[in-house]
Amino acid sequence: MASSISMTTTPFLLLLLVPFLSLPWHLICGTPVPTNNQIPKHYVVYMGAAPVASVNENGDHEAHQAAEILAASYSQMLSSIIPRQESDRMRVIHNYNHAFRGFSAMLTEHEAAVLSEHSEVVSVFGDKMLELHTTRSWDFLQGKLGRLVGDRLFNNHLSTDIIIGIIDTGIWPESPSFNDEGIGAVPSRWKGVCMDGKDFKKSNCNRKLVGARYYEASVTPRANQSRLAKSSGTPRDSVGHGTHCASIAGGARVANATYFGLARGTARGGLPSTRIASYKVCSTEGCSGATILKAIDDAVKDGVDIISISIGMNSLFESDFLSDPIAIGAFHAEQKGVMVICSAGNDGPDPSTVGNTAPWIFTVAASSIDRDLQSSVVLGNAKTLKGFAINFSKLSRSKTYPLVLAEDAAGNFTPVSEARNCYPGSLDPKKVAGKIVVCFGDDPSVSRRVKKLVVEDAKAKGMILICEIQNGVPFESGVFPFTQVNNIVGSQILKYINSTKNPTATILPTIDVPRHRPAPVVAYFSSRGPSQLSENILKPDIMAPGVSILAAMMPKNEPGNIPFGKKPSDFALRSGTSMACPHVTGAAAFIKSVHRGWTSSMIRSALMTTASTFNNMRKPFTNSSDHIANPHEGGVGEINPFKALDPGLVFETTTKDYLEFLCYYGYSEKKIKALSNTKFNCPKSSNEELISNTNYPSISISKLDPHQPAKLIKRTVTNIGALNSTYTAKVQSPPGLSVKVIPEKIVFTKGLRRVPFQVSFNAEDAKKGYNFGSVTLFDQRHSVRVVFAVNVQ
Ligand SMILES: *[C@@H]1O[C@H](CO)[C@@H](O)[C@H](O)[C@H]1NC(C)=O
Ligand SMILES: *[C@@H]1O[C@H](CO)[C@@H](O)[C@H](O)[C@H]1NC(C)=O
Ligand SMILES: *[C@@H]1O[C@H](CO)[C@@H](O)[C@H](O)[C@H]1NC(C)=O
Ligand SMILES: *[C@@H]1O[C@H](CO)[C@@H](O)[C@H](O)[C@H]1NC(C)=O
Ligand SMILES: *[C@@H]1O[C@H](CO)[C@@H](O)[C@H](O)[C@H]1NC(C)=O
Ligand SMILES: CC(=O)N[C@H]1CO[C@H](CO)[C@@H](O)[C@@H]1O
Repeated sequence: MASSISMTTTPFLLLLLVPFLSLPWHLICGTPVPTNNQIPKHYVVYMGAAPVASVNENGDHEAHQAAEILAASYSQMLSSIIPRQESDRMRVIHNYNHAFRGFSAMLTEHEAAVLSEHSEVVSVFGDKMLELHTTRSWDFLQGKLGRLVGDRLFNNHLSTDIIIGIIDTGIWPESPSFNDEGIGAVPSRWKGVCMDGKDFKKSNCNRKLVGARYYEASVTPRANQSRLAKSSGTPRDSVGHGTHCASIAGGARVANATYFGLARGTARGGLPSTRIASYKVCSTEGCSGATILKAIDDAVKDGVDIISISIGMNSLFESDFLSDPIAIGAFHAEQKGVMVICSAGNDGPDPSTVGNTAPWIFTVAASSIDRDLQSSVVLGNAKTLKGFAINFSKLSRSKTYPLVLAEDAAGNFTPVSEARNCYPGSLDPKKVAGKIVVCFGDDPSVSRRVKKLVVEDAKAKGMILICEIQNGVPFESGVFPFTQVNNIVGSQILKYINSTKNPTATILPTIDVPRHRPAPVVAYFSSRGPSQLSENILKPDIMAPGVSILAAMMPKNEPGNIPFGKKPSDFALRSGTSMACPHVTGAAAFIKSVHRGWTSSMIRSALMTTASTFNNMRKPFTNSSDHIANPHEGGVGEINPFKALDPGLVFETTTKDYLEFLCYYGYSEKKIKALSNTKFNCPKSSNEELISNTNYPSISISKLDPHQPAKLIKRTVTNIGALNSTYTAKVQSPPGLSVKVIPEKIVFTKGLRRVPFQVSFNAEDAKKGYNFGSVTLFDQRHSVRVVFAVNVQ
């Protein structure tokens, strides 16, 4: 099902190349046939900030009227460019009226180009299909939720009314995670709706699940995009991703949650008393960007406090901020005081794969937790070796099976290298039937899921995969006996096979091993920095649990995935930055419930400067190949929500910062004025390097010349701790990179809340390439850690 979620490229880059008076039709056999770029496609026409709504007792009525006027003006724009005989296309598909202005419609490339020249239009871009960030191939899984925050604090905050908007695949309302027992009345400021659907009733919402929307139209991701897909007709989740994410962010506590005996414990969200509003923008076909924009617009209007989006563009198709629906929507949500938290993507461990990198988005990487799902191999010589997987096999310790190397079981005319990796069609069923097959994972292009199917189809009894890729991310093989081992264990298996004429083995049932060390580890799949769009903002921002996370799932009756004699589970184990993102959403809701007045950037700063950089062995946390992880892998570290309640100082990132960022990035002042609806002017000198001065809780410098004098980076800290405090700076930097904080002491006296300071970087003797370190500001009680990444060239 997930494999059908695909990406389509968009023609927005071609817009400027379309000749203004291109001939619209080719005549073939007398019938007009549209040329490729004349096939209407779904486009978003983005028109910047919404007019400031007047607030009075008739507020709602006036807002409604204003929306109607806007909608009429969109239709007028459409009818001015679409030929009269194609009146069916004059229909606006999505109207954006609340957080920002614009619409989406079926346009030809030419019409899109014409509209993009319109004085009120900021950008026009083709709708894109975005991906869910569960996994590359839904091929991961496991875990235990809720090591976020201790129980006592939860119980003290049972009546908070933070509302989280989950923009995803919908919701399964019957899940015990969305039970509203013990939760107070729905906050009166909530203006959202619970939509009826073909299999969903208004009464499916309650005091926990306060809203559920779905959207009429999405565009088919495949073929020629000339058609709108049928609406799913319901807010109900048919994929499971949205249900899982919602329960991680704000699920009620469910005692004794488990996935068929694994990861047993109390499942709950970051703050079980938060409210959830679900916005279904994805179907099994993908997640339309135009629909995501509509959902953000609605969520802001409905009154959510935080928006959680575990969706993004494939890193190969990253587009600039003003053609990226999530970046645009998040910008305006931020302007309206709504925090937006997004997953970084699952395109790791390659560098420059991180997505959702706008500086107004909180970008989350994934880490492992301290739970290991072990599925061991017992060899014929009685040696037991550790592997990891989730299997519901029926094999036992007492009975063993012949063990065969896949490369020794190649079919006729099949290259050994293909058989070794268990490629489709490479194995000879006669040579593997009834045996346990040893496959290699030299090539990540063939997933574990495919290899397992190949081996299973050939009637093998089980499969051992020797592979470093996805190390520590257990694959869920259902009832088929499967385990994965690393190269060291793999070589022991190979040695054993070599040592005997009739090698045998069995694969033991999966057990979960708590207090696994080390943890956290940056997940193999987590997308890595630096950002492709702007290396002068450090991304990803932060790391949270995203490997084998136990959370709610609709009970799915999938043959082959359910242990013999068991009913489908209400919970499932999933991996991905998709699962990490709602952990941060839950943490942010927790902080907001204690500090109602904090802005999004204050909450982000608090979580970032207090993040933990050590694992449970009291060592700096690592990546999955045991190297100390750098900030391009795990951001500033693992969230620590308790510490974030009292950060001492915060870095406030203001609208002015974001608008200057857009100037420095290279957008025209005209566009920036339109999107912000202000008289803002870009600074006289604008260049990309100035982005490093954005008042962000981390520092990134894309180019530091060792032959130049020290580079000065500006920051301003806001004191939210004790009135009279003095902070001193401590620097941790690699040898050869000289880093100084100016002034050395940052003093807050009465009346002074914000103090500017500078950090100087001198790379005279530094090694080339990225250097990482941190500046920490201390007073008696707080330590405020600012991570830096500096590229010496
Ligand atoms: C586009 O899709 C429609 C509907 O599926 C189909 O009828 C049409 O032939 C397609 N056009 C092209 C150029 O593929
Ligand atoms: C949890 O489930 C197990 C097995 O079904 C049962 O033995 C145990 O009593 C349950 N514990 C609680 C607290 O419900
Ligand atoms: C297995 O034995 C063969 C020949 O005896 C040798 O070439 C090969 O390196 C051995 N493999 C391992 C993993 O020991
Ligand atoms: C872990 O970090 C090391 C050193 O930076 C790097 O060589 C290696 O490729 C990284 N491994 C993964 C899985 O990211
Ligand atoms: C802070 O310092 C000022 C003098 O600089 C003093 O008047 C004031 O009482 C102090 N406030 C606190 C809370 O210590
Ligand atoms: C997690 C899990 O259920 N694992 C199963 C693997 O297979 C054995 C049978 O050998 C079952 O007992 C385990 O429950």
